[in-house]
Amino acid sequence: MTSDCLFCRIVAGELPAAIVHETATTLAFRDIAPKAPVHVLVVPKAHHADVAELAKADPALAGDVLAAAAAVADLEGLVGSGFRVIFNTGEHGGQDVFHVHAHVLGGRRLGPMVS
Ligand code: IU
Repeated sequence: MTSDCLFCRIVAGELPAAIVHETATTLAFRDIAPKAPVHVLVVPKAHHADVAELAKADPALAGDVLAAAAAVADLEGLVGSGFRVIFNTGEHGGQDVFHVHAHVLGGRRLGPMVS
């Protein structure tokens, strides 16, 4: 937990979020500015800056995040129609919040991936 990290504060219950799924090691909540009918963020409860750092430091936890993303897609009814899981990483990747998070997006046909 770092006190200046937005997602650490959501995990700690200090800031509100619409939680859709929780495990011992992960939390999933709705994105505050959804880019698709379903837009959920999945974070590890432990603080890691981005997916590269997470995968190196704790590969099992990275697997937990992916498993939780798949569980969210199932819960949200996206498995049949399809969905997208994105880790924006670093400046060129468009990452704004430096607590690693998977975006789970779906509910409509999504457009081109890169812009
Ligand atoms: P990014 O991959 O770091 O750019 O994604 C950050 C996401 O966090 C982005 O989609 C925001 O809408 C979202 N978000 C949020 O859900 N709640 C917040 O209080 C803030 C950002 I600030």
